[in-house]
Amino acid sequence: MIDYHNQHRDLIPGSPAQKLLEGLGRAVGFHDLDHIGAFGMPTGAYMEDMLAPAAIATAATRFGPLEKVHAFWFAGASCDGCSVAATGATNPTVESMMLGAHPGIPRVILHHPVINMESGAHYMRAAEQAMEGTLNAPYVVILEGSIMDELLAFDQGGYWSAAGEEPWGKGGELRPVSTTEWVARLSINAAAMVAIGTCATWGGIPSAEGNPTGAMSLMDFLGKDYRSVLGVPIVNIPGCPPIGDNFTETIAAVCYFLQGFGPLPEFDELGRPAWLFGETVHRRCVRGAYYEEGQFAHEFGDPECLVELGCWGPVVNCNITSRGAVRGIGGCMNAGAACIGCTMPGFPDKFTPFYKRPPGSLASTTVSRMTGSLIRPLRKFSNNNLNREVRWDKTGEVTSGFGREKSDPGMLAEVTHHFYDKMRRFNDNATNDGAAWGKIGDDGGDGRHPEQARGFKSGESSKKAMPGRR
Ligand code: FSX
Repeated sequence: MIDYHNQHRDLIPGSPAQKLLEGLGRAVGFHDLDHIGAFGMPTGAYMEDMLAPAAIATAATRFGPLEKVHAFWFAGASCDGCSVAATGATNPTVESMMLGAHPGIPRVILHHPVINMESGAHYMRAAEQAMEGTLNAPYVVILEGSIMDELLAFDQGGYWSAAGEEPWGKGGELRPVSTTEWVARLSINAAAMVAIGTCATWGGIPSAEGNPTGAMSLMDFLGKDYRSVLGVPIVNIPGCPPIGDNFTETIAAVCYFLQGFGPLPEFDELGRPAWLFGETVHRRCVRGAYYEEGQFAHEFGDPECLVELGCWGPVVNCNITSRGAVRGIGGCMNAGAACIGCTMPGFPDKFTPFYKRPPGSLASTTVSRMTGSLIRPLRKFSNNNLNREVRWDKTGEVTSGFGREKSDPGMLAEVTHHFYDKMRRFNDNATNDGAAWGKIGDDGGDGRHPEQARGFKSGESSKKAMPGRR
């Protein structure tokens, strides 16, 4: 029998993870699969072996030493929304990564309680091998849901959230092994630890005020100084639920790194992919221009900026407005909902009550109302002009059959646009003073066609010889 008890020595001293394994005691031995036989194997094969004939990654396509990387997915306190989001990812998809379809990325051997075919002890086999150091490839651990204080439940003879059973009971009897315990034990030799969703990244809803389960984030659980065997701190992909593509794209980037095919992707100081969470919701919001023009929704369903209905977008780091929910479609503000800050470490407590205007927005909305009341009519004025053909300006008639009421731009508009255009084109060398950048006068002063004046034969374009605008 192998004793895995000493593994907790490698955890960060004083961290909740280390305390948990101290409290749980010894982990000795695993299942005897010969004794269990084919029970839990409806297809008679492990999913890794089932998919192998269809997998595309080969030595010729993977461009690196790794043929595969195992990914252990565990669920703590969660709604499984992260699983739904990840399996809905489109760029790349989970299934394409499982088949090794991306050049440079090793095949991802996913161990997910919903996706895998095998169950029971056979499902846990790879996790056991990872623990005993006999797995055939490096592994990463992915956690959805928050870490709960399993010592609270253990003392009562129960558990909050578990995956499988192992013979780690006091007399070697089987006992359920909590997600929290698996995460602690597997973190020791993981190539990377990835938290998906706000519950796993920051504690999320399960850790909200009251918090009877002692829920916390993965980084709070493993401790500030935790590093994977490759020296990588915990990677955090927040969102409740997260955007599926944010997750698969980050996993793909980490896989490139593991393969030696790319650098370690850039993460911010909280372990978020910097290229995904560097901007606020508001900066890329489809309603952002309404804010700028001082126009705000009064009720849901209105098209304007949602700040006065309680939207936190201006101060929340998230890319939902530019990326959408699935395949660029949907996502909170795009679909009419206000941002409630679900990607943020302070969520949910610092954002409640939801759908109530934050008092801090009063100053900024008042200013944008004032500037907007000036800018909006001016833009409308220009917009009206730009919605007219030059021909219509000359004829005074718009040939639309849709009953446009005002054909004539009116004297004031005509004069204003005339002077505005003069001002706009002032100092425009391309039309006013070609000599300033090497052109001679438009007609050479003798009435010839401008191109003839420049020495071009008929039919030969000056654009061939002269860069820039004319
Ligand atoms: Fe949490 Fe995941 Fe929120 Fe749910 O499972 S991030 S409750 S939408 O999705 O963990």
